[in-house]
Amino acid sequence: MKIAIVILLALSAGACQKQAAEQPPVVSDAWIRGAPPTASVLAGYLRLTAGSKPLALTAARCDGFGRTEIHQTIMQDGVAGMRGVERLELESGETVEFAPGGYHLMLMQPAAVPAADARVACALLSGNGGEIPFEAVVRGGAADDGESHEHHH
Ligand SMILES: [Cu+2]
Repeated sequence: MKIAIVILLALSAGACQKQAAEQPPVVSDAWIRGAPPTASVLAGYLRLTAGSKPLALTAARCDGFGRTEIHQTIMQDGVAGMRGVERLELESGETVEFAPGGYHLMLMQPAAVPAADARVACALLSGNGGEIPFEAVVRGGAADDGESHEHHH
């Protein structure tokens, strides 16, 4: 009888998925700040909107980088520093901006620093094994706009 029950459950789960047209999370306007070829760390920015379910980001990865972390720039005693974000939670439909001075992706250990206009395949990973793939375009060159990406953990 166990087999029959399993089949029944599978059928009803399938029916549920059809009824509620699930809205996936969406990443838009993803970009990476261009850096000199010798750079060891690059910063990435994007806009993330959660879908019809709440979302908990726990990690990120980008092709061509040994390690990608989610960071947040914080002011402490008047000094800008940054910390790693282990879990970033969004309500369903909520939008979070990854922008200079706030959340950002820290792309580390580049195999080769990508040139301007290059596209880098990345993904945000959620706690339940979900994956949100996106492409980030490299913008600008080595020009220093005053924001340092050195680590002050
Ligand atoms: Cu950082």
